[in-house]
Amino acid sequence: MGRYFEGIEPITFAGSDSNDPMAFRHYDPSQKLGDKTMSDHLRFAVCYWHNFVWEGNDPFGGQTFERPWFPADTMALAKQKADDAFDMFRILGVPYFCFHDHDVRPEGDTLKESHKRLNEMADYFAEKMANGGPKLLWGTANMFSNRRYMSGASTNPDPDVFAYCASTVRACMDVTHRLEGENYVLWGGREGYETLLNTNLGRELQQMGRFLNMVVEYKHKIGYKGAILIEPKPQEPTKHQYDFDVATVYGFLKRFGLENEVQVNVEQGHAILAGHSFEHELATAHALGIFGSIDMNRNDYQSGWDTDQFPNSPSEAALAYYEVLMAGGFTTGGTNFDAKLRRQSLDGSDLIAAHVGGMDICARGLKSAHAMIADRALEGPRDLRYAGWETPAAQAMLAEGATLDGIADDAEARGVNPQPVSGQQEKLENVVNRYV
Ligand code: XLS
Ligand code: NI
Ligand code: NI
Repeated sequence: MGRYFEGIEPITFAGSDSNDPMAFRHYDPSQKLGDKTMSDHLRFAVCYWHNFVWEGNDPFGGQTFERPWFPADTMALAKQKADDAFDMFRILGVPYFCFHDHDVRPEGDTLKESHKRLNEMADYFAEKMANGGPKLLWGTANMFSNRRYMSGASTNPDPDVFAYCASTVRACMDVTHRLEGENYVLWGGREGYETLLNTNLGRELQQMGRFLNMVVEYKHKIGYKGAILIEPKPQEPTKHQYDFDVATVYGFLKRFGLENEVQVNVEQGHAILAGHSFEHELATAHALGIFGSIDMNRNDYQSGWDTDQFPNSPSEAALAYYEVLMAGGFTTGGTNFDAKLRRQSLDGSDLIAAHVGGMDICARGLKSAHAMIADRALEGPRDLRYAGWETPAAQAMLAEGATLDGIADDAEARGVNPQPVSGQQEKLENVVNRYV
């Protein structure tokens, strides 16, 4: 048993009148919205890296946090870290967690030694998971921190790095499979470039496409039933990342024949870095049929960095979950808090309070979104806006066999003279604000 969170009781639902910062005001796990409980809608996960690995450093300063398991460079400390992590999962009552290989075990001197340690930690997790611990939402490989990846992972100019990545991903997929992880994520932090002056962009994209195809082949070979997810991000750490945004990833998947095999894990902060809103990225993923899961956080809107703050805006959360629900809700995916404290928030209780607030804002957003959909508050006006397209004549224009010529002749014969109608944006914004 860990000790770090000693004295902090499991968080419970206290209702919206409560002013207890360590209680849920909106997240009532067993409350039903439609045919699913809030817990089943949201499928919360806590990430290992920001909470138990990150030491509070920024580009101008080092460690600010003091945690008893730091620097976790021995297996004993890695296990102490796991004890405390699972204490936090229990206190929060989250059904899932997520990790990279690098988060949970100190790296060995050889690939084999690293994998052996990863598997030892997986055994340690398996026992805790079997004893009432959370399930694994997704596993992933950290192929961006070590200096060997500075010029790329699968896109590296050195084929030995490509081979190293194959071994790393195989080990991480095996562990994810063994722990019954519901997804396997690839975030290509170093799959991009710093300067085109030294980069063969076409070659690197080919390498990345081959790698992803092999990942999918391996998934089928071992009978892994979870989803393979790509997490788009436009930049940071590299100046330009190949998985720029959802639309770019879709084009990449189409090119390599993987659009039915791979989905996306969409992160709010990454959407913003790409110049989009979170809901834009979610709606795009839905429209293209590749919606998988979300990394929930927010950015600082002034700094232009991926600040990975905890979400705290009711309207942003409402619009995000609106798109999640419109996409049919989560299947294998869920809401992973890829979010970290500010570096002055030193205490263990800060970690708990941050998640309590984040979970609550998501629950509040989900409730708003669910109500908007139930009332058809946006769908009603939206249907009216497109109603013209429901007529047989309009449908015929889109049907197989229709031609530009035929439509043009008909338009001229009918003397079509379209009359603009109001888009009603402000009225719709007012509607949304009634629900948040
Ligand atoms: C970094 C990414 C990373 C992925 C997992 O910006 O969000 O944390 O989610 O590798
Ligand atoms: Ni991120
Ligand atoms: Ni992320």
